[in-house]
This record gives sequence, C-alpha cells and structure tokens, in this order.
Amino acid sequence: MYWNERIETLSSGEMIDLQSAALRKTIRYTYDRVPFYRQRIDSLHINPDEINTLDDIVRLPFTVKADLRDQYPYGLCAVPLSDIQRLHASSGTTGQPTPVFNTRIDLDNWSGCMARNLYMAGVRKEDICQIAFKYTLFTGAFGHHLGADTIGAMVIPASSGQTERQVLMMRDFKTTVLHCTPSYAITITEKMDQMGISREDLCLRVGVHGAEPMSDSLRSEIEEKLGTLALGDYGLTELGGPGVSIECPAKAGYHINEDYFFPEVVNPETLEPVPEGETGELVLTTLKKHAMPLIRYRTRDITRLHRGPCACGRTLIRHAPILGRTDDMLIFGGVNVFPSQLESLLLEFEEASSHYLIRLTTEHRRDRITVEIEPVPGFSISGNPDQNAALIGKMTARIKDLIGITIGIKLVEPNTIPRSEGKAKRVVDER
Ligand code: DLL
Repeated sequence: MYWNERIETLSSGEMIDLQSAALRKTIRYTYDRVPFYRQRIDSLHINPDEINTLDDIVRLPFTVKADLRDQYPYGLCAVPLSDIQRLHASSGTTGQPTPVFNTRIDLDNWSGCMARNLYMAGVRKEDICQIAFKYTLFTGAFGHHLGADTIGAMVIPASSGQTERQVLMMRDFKTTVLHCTPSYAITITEKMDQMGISREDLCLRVGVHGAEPMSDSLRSEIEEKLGTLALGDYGLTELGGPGVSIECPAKAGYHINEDYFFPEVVNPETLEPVPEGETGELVLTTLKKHAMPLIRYRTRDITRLHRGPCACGRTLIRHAPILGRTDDMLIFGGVNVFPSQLESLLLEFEEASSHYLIRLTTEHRRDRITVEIEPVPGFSISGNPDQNAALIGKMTARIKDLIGITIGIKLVEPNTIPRSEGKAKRVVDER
C-alpha cells in the first residue's frame, strides 16, 4: 500500500524532528557553498547556526524566480560542475531557459519521490506506463519515467504529440497508466473518437495528470472517457520538477513529500505566513538537494495546507488543488479571478466542452473578459440563436452569482480552439 511506509505515516512530531535536522543541514550546506545565499544571509546579520527550528525559517529571505535568472547559468550551483549529471530547464517560451541541476544523489532522490508518488496513485510493477509528457528540457517526462522505472513497471517513452500514434500504442501495447497533462488527455480522447476507438478497446486503469490545473469537471470528463482513475500531480522545475506532491485515490488534496520539501503558505502581499488552512502562496524549501538547494522559494502557486488524517492512512501534509498562479490571476472590477475558477463553473454545463479560451480586451478603456467556448459535439450553434442565447444567459448568470463579475461568453464552432499537447494556453491578453 505504501512505497515507504515509515516516512509516509510518520507522526507529526517525528516529521518535525526530521525536517528540523534536514533544514539545519541545508542552511549550513547552502551558506558554505553558494555565495549568493552566503551574501544574503550575512547581509541580514544572521548566523546560519541560529536557524534551529522550523519556526526560525521565517527569519530567512525568500528566493524568487528573478534570483534564478540573475544567477544564470551556474550561480546557484552548490557543487562542482563535474558532480552535475543532468540539467533541466523551465518550460517558459520566452527568453533564456531557467536551468536547474541534479547530481547523482538528486536524480536518485527524484526517482524515489516519483516512485512514492506513482505508487500512491496505484502504479505497480505489473503496469504499462505510457509517458505522454514531452521529453525535452521539461521535467515532466523524465520525472514520470524515473518513477515508473523505479517501481519496475514497463515504460513506454512515447513523448507528447503524434496523437494518433499515441492512441494506437495505448491500444496495441495494452497501456494501463497514462501520464500527461489534463489538457492533453482531452486531446487524446478526441482523437480516440475520430478513430472510432473507445475506452473498452483500451486497458487504461490510472491517469496521472500534472503540470497544469485539473478542475473536478475536467477530471470527471477524463475518467469517463478513458475509464481511468485520474489523479493530479504537482511540481515545478525550480524544485526539480514533478515529485513535490500528488493526490492519493481519496482525491482529498495533494500529499507533499515533506521529507524532501518543507512547505509554507504566505500572504503574497505581506509575505507573512498565514495560519494553516488559509489560502496564500506556496513557498518551498528543499531539504535534500545537493546541486541546487533553494531556500524559501516563492512558487507563485495559490493553495492552502491541511494536516488532518487522510482516508489513505498517510500523514504527509496535503495542499488543496492549485487555484492558479499569482501571475495568472485576473483582477477584474476589483475582483480576483483565476482561470481555473471560470473553468470549473463553465464545465458544470453539460452543453460545454472543455475547449475554451479566455480573451482579455479593453473596450472604452474598460477591461473585458470574454470566454470563447466550444459546445459539446451534439450542440449545434448554427441556426439556433435562441438556444445559444439561453445557454449564454445561464452561464453568465452562474458566474455573476458565484464570482460576482459579468463576463462575455462566445460560443464558437467545434475545433476552433487550439488543441493542447502539453500545457494548454487558456488566456490570451490583448489589452
Ligand atoms: O510543470 C512540472 C510537472 C511536470 C509537474 C509534470 C507535474 C507533472 P514547470 O513547467 O516548471 O514544471 O511548471 C510549474 O506548473 O508552478 C504550477 O503553476 C503549474 N503546475 C504544475 N503542476 C500542477 C498541478 C512542471 N497539478 C508550474 N496543478 C507550477 C496545477 C500545476 N498547476
């Protein structure tokens, strides 16, 4: 049932002891080896040996993405280049990549985290795992590959794209576990429809879908169309990639591998820690990294932590599904809105497909949000103005009721929204 029963069921006192010791070690290691951190800590007149308990961490400064860019390429490296075995980089599409590094031990730890996560999702040695994340500098494919490989499952390194071939491989090789983004899972189901292949023709059992938000409605659609138990996994390149957390089959939050990553949630404006259970920005400190340890890294991801008992028996702390990123938050008429909130509400409508695009424009110097959405295949929009207007009316009313804003909705013809092979682009800003 567990990959590492002792760690996954530690009492909170034992976990605190383990984390405190690892934190002390990490701070001393980082101070001694990374001039960037040494200068920062010195400038605050902190003696690294004064950081003894987890509560002391708030005395340390945050690390932000700009620090990684400023230290490009090797400034945050804590080991000689000869000890680095693998570079990955963030998936940003503009500018230079933000690299992260791994020693042999880091790669082994990553494999361990990912094996633990995938085992939690139900992956076993007998499984056939099709990795449909892209194999590039992006961490998604390699992380999932390492985890499935460590469990001893059969790995099909399919990469993403070539969706027809992807479906044929799933069918012919009897794939049982599909690893990809939630939006690519939807693209796959559409291709299956076009090819006349149904879930009964496949042997899929589990889907592990990370790298972007998966609303409950999107999850249900994937589960229904693929016949899987679809679970989300979370991570980010800067912290090594996937492996930070994953949902267990109870689907009641993402268990964090807190022996590797110490989580905090802070108010993104004041940067003060928020009480457990309150929403804010997730901040992570690596506890076992060798090549590139990070102290109090601001993820920009909005969530909350909760420690209560989980039906799966694990005691690892959980975070709620990521609501969105602070940099994706739309501020509209004074109300903060995340694209994922609009998605959850719109996908409640059975007429709505999961293909949508949020367009931000300015009209008469006022911001405007319009969601373009494709209805499901059986719902024809041509020649049915009353039916379309009724649907749009219901959707806008629902959003007004729950979020308090008035947005535009435009029903668009099938196949007009670009399909995703990785992370879907949901927002186009034309302001
Ligand atoms: O997306 C790593 C990853 C790959 C995680 C495969 C899980 C599976 P980046 O490209 O650096 O790394 O993007 C990280 O993606 O800060 C979140 O905003 C978002 N993200 C990742 N997983 C989830 C998730 C990978 N399960 C950024 N739910 C993060 C919501 C997610 N957002």
